[in-house]
Amino acid sequence: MDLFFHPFSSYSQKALMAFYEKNIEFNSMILDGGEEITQKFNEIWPIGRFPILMDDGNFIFEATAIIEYLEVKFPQTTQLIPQDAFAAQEARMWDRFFDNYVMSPMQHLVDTALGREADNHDRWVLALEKAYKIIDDRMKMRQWACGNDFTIADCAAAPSLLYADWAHQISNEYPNLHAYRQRLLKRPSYARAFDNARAFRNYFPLGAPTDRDL
Ligand SMILES: N[C@@H](CCC(=O)N[C@@H](CS)C(=O)NCC(=O)O)C(=O)O
Repeated sequence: MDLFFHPFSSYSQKALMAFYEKNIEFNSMILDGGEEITQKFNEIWPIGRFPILMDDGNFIFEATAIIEYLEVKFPQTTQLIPQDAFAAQEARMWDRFFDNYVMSPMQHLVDTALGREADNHDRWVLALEKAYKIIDDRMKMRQWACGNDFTIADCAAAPSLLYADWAHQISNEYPNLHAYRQRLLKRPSYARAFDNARAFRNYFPLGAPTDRDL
């Protein structure tokens, strides 16, 4: 399987976590400017967003869909989508929450800083604040996003909360959110994905923090 990704990319880290949780081997097609891999990637996916997966003629785009694909292809590995249909629905719903309401405002803040979009800084900060409060309330009683089992939702949560905090720091009013974020950063699958990204830390357009997540 060929995974096209960049180690510093949040959605790539999300997909990488699933490979690491499941202990599945893959070929790293790192999009670091190398012409051959970039050209191949552009031919496969003109949309230009990564990660994408190529597996024996199957083409899978979207980090969530890559995780879903691994679940189906390797049912004997650690499952990130619960067997129970309602529990699966909940995990998928919270996967969407972290992508849409944490990752997305964070990316808008980055794009604003890069001058790629009109300055709606306050709007995206407010969006993140709303999400932080919801997660803090939810994590009062939970170890992982959907309870005791680590799921696809936590794969979405880890990189989104890493970078959201860098873009708009999580206040100390949210102790449950802080504790959850720390659990995610220590989860071996995310620690490994984050380790791969360490060398690119200075890429963060808003400036990576110098006092945490080192
Ligand atoms: N919805 C996509 C989003 C992927 C995405 O936005 N990836 C970013 C990197 S984290 C990207 O490709 N950025 C390149 C660009 O915007 O040109 C997914 O879930 O995989």
